[in-house]
Amino acid sequence: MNPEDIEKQAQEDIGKVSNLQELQQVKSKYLGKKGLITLALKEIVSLSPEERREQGAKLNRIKEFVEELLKRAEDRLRREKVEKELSLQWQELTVSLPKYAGAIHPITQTLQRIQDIFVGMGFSVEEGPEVELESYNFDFLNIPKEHPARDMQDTFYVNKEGYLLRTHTSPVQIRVMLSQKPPIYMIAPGRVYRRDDDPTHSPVFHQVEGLVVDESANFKHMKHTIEEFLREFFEADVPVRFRASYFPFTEPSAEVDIGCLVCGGKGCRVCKGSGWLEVMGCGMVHPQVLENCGIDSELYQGFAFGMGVERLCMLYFGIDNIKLFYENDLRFLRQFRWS
Ligand code: 2NL
Repeated sequence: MNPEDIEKQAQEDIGKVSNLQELQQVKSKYLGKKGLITLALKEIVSLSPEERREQGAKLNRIKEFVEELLKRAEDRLRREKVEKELSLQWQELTVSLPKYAGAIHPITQTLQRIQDIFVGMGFSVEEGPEVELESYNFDFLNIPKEHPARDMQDTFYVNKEGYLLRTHTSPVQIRVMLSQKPPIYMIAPGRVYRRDDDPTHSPVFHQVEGLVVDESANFKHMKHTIEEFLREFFEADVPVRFRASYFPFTEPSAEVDIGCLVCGGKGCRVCKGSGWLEVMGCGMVHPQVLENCGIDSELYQGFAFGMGVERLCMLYFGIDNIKLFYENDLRFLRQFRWS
């Protein structure tokens, strides 16, 4: 066969190929060990030097051309194969689409909103372990050895002397004061554990505590910080009042109430007729607590506050039963999809 006929025939054969197997056959017909082009190239040794050069150049050009055609055909066939496979899988994918979109858990949404507000005021967010040293959870905070909170009835102790499941997030603040120099402006969100289980208490719940330690931090700064936080959180100009209270780790201490969101202060079932709802506790950090953490209480003052996330979440969304947060009933959770 002369080179021109080989070229024409190859072009025709490649054009007719409809799958990769056929392509392989056409490839060996022309370029294999006994392929038409391979044999033609071998035969040129019998020609005169001049004819050999001419015929050789022609055959090599045809060889390159055929290789290029084969490569293009292979690319096209591979692409068609993948597209065909994908078009078959497509229907199966749509069949398994979920019927309902998920929602972020209301407690997580509340934690995120609280953090956003304090980050906006310049506070950092700090975390610590849930299995804590008993000393960080109680001793450093001025909580006496015989305090009822330390009782086995109230606290989960673990099988290792000196360790427990933290009962509040205060040990995170202790860790920060022990490892960082003032000024400190921080919050500690997280899971905490207490041994009660009744309609208003869960053995696992969430807290956010805040701590400021600075040269001139005072009660007025604390009051303003908390008032601004509560108005941002409840998205309303709610009345706020501070009531004298007691905590071993703060002096003076206060509990913080807001005007009842349900009755507007008139008195109802939710506020038990008082017109006020307790939402958090706070106080000036006890000088002994600062000293326990190596901070000079003559140079620095601090204020701290703590809030229960479940309680704030229930008040914000109007939820009346704390158990709903842990039952994972989709009819409840679906209501918290946000747009
Ligand atoms: C509440 C009351 C409060 C604190 C937490 C605190 C932490 C350190 C030092 C001093 Cl390291 N105080 N935390 C202070 C006052 C109140 O929480 O009712 N929480 C739900």
